[in-house]
Amino acid sequence: MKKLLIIILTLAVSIAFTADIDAKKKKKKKGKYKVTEVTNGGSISGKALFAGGTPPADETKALTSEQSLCGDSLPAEKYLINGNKEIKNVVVYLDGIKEGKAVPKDKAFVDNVQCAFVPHVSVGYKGNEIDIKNSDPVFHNVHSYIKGKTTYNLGLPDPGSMVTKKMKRDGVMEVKCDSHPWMLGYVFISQHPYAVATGDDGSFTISDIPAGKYKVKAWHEGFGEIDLGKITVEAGKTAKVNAEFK
Ligand SMILES: [Cu+2]
Repeated sequence: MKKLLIIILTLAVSIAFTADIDAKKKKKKKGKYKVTEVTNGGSISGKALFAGGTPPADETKALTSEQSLCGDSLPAEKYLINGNKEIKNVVVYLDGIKEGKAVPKDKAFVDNVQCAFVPHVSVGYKGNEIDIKNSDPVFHNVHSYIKGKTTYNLGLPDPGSMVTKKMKRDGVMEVKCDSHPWMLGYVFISQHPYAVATGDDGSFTISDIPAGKYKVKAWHEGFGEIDLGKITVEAGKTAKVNAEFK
C-alpha cells in the first residue's frame, strides 16, 4: 500500500512538472516576433500629456559624494513636464504585436556624465547590443536590473571606458550605480520595433505598422503604465491617440 502511494505521488509530481514545462514553452513560442515586409503601413501618433491639475514638479537628489565634480544636488529628471503639460521620456508601444517591420540595428547607449545617466530614458531592442560608457573622471559601477534581477554589473573605473553587452531580455531595465545611490536611468528593451520615447514636446510617432487593430500602452517612470486602448491602424493613414497621465 505504501509503495503504491509513493508511485502515485511520484507520478502526480512528474505530471505537474511536465505540464509546467509545456506551459512555459507555449508562453515562449507565443511571444516570438516575426519580421515581415511592411508596405503602405500606417502610423499612430500623439502626445504624452499630464491631464490632471497641477503636474508634479521634478524631484531633486542630494549627492552624498563627488560634490567637487557634480555639485551638491542633481535633478532626478523624473517629471519632465513643460508649460503645456507635455511629458518627456514616456515610452509608447504596441503591446503584443506579433509581426511587422524589422527591428532597427542601432545599439542602445548609456553614458555616465556628471554623476547622472545620459540619456535618462531610452528605448533599446532585444537582441541588439548596448554600449555603456563612463565619461566621468570617477569610478562608476553600473548595475542594471529587469524586474529586480541583475542584467549587468559593470565596474567602469577609467574615464572614457566603455563596455558593450548584448540585450538578451526585454522589459523595463533599471540602470543604477552601486557607488552613487542617487543615480538612476532606464532602458526600455522592446522585443519589436514598435516602441518609441517622447521628446521635450511629449510627441511620438510609431510608423510602418501593418494595417490592423493594436493594443497601445504607455510607460512612465513616475506615473507607471497606462492602457491607451485598442487602436485601429489603416494602411497609409495616421491614427491619433494621446497618452494622458494623471
Ligand atoms: Cu556612479
